[in-house]
Amino acid sequence: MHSPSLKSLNKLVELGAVDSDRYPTCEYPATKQIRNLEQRVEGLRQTLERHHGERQLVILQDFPDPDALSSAWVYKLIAEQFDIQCDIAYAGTLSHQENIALVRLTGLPVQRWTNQSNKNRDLSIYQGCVLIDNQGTTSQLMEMVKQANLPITVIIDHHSIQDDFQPEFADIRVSARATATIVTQYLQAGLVSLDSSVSDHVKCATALMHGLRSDTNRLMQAQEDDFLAAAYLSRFYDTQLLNAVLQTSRSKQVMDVIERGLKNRAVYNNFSISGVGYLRYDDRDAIPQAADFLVTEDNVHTAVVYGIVHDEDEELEVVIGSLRTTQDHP
Ligand SMILES: [Mn+2]
Repeated sequence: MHSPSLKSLNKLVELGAVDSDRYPTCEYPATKQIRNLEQRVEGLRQTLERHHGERQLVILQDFPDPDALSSAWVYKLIAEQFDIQCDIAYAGTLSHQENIALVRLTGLPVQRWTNQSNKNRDLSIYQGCVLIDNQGTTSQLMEMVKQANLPITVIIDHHSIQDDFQPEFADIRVSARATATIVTQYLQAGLVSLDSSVSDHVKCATALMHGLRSDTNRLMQAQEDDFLAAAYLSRFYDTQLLNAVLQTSRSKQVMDVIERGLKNRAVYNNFSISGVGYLRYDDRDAIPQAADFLVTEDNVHTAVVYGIVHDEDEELEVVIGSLRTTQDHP
């Protein structure tokens, strides 16, 4: 099945991804980019063809963000074109209100796999594992994947290369601002032709727009590729649905943590620092939300909020901190 030419093509794609990010090129950048993108699309297409009719497990980081959630959905839609059925799973929690709303309002097909539910889980129904917006280092589920000897078929990510696995196909672009931008390029290349009369396509495009916005600080840190991806998505996404996702309210627990953050803060030299004490594991995401709020104070450019998270299942206590800054180089 694995002809050497396909293997080397994938290798090339992998090297291309590293190459263009780390080394300057004497070619016209645009030409190089297009050629690489074509190779990437072809590499993914051929990988999926080799696994026609199989079932794959798509793993997200333990606290999946909109970029990961929406990009995984795109991968699932692409894989369906090759008759590959995907289950998207994460351990941990969806703790941010916006993420909960995103999943609920778009019907995003994702499953929470808790330690409890994993006890009787059978991974032998899958033929491959796919990592989207991560490289396995931020998911507790990788231990199970290793034990089940499930091969890593695809990695699509924009975090720095972590070399832990030898996937069949990898598109890791360290210079990309969002995985949503990368997968939108796959859509544009025709791996799925989006259709604005298909409700799932509209919802997926909306989720992607949210993912893209949230990884680029509402497009303020977006680059040309991200704007091009957003321009393409603008043909399909539902602005009202995106508004509904963004306008979700905060839970009482989050409001309480923000209150503690405000009360306990100390401001020195434009830094605001605050400890919020103990939190339940499920409320962990209140910490970055408190930091988001503290950084809006006059004369504050950087906010740090930390708290102690108690995980009842695991009998663990960990200190979690979050830093928010309005400076490019704090
Ligand atoms: Mn991301």
